[in-house]
Amino acid sequence: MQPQPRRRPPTRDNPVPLEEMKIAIYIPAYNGASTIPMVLDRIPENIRRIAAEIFIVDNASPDNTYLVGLGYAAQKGMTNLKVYRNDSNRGYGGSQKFAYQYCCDNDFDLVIMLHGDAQYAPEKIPYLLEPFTTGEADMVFGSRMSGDPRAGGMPLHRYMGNIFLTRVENWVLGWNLSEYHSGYRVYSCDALKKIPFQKCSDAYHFDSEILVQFAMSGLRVVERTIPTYYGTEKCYVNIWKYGVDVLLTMSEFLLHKKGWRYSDKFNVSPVVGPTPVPALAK
Ligand SMILES: Nc1nc2c(ncn2[C@@H]2O[C@H](COP(=O)(O)OP(=O)(O)OP(=O)(O)O)[C@@H](O)[C@H]2O)c(=O)[nH]1
Ligand SMILES: [Mg+2]
Repeated sequence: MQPQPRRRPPTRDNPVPLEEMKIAIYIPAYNGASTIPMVLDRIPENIRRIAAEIFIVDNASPDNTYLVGLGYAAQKGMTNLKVYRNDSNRGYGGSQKFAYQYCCDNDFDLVIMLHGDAQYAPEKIPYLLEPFTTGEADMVFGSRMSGDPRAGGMPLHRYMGNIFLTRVENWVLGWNLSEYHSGYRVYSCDALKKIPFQKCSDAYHFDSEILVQFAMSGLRVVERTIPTYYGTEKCYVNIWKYGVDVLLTMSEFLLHKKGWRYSDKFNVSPVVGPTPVPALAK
């Protein structure tokens, strides 16, 4: 039986168990045929059971991502595992737009983004979900930088770049996150419905732009420490372009905020009062 959308808002005194929430696990995938089964295997049993839907979005991969996903669902008898395939590649941001719209349109409460290349630990899902049971987060951000990213193999230039971009982003947004660049995140669909995430980029800096929209809306971000893993997976990101895109996003936001240059994607009104500073990682 599929869980019903939750009716009462959770509070610290009156938490709502995960079983009463309609939870989606969204797995963005591009050429993920070799890693998807491992990612799925590692999702904790209780989470697999209570997730209303686990869905892979195959972004027009040239490999067998789609068939591997379908085969896994059939072999394990997982009726809650679905595989969607884009006819053409929509980019990493484009994949997220599809996924979050799908979750909002289908009354999910929470959507967990779990990368299909096995860089993020599925075992941490319960830990990332915790703040939602007490209504303390609109988004939970898995941070590698609040742990030991170098021990997990983060290359030095990425580590330094992450620190630099994070300083700029914290300065611009008035936040104190330990990083902005991990792709392990859980969003509340109520929060997603309040921001124009469809106007964000289709590229990698979608992840930064959506955080700016969260900041502008006054939505609450909670950090949780996650392990870092860099293995043999292929890296598709041009990190220099990514860095420039993030800096351009921050400049665009500053110009918009000062009223010097209007930017549609940052036309977001505060929904719950002044922007709260994110709760730092535990
Ligand atoms: N490269 C790429 N990845 C995509 C796309 N759509 C979905 N993905 C998935 O999105 C996730 C993140 O993409 P990655 O290219 O690994 O980017 P990243 O993890 O931010 O960067 P790295 O640290 O270099 O791995 C992976 O699981 C991809 O399979 C796409 O169009 N291009
Ligand atoms: Mg990756």
